[in-house]
Amino acid sequence: MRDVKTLLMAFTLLLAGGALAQTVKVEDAWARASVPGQQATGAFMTLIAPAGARLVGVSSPAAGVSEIHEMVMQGDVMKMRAIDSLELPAGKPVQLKPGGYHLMLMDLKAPLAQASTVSLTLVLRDAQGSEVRQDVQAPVRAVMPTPASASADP
Ligand SMILES: [Cu+2]
Repeated sequence: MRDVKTLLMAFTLLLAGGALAQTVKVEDAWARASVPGQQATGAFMTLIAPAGARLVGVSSPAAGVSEIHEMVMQGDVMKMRAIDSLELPAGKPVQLKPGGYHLMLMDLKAPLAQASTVSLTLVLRDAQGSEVRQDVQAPVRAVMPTPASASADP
């Protein structure tokens, strides 16, 4: 009986620890498939930081260089450029999507094949200012996935 109690307590602590370690919730992560010869592609996701955080970097074993990018208008042309960090306000979902913020994977070591998975490590500064790393497994797709709410539609 006592062992069960101890086990339950350990399990509860483990769950609490796991929740604490999760600085951001990552939803709908995906990366765009690339073709042979293509040097760069993008990765996208929705980030929710319950206590607020700042995305300060990204890395991936699939890419020589990984950056956080934003899209800006330069005259009449939308261009992308690297930014040092991306603010994640407490509890507010921040979308990284085509045409907006995205993670840029450059100097690809091999084409990202459709239906494979790419590993990303997000570098975050949490609300206390500590640097934390969070791993994300992003499915590789050719196009943006349909939102879950619309997936029942033909
Ligand atoms: Cu980019």
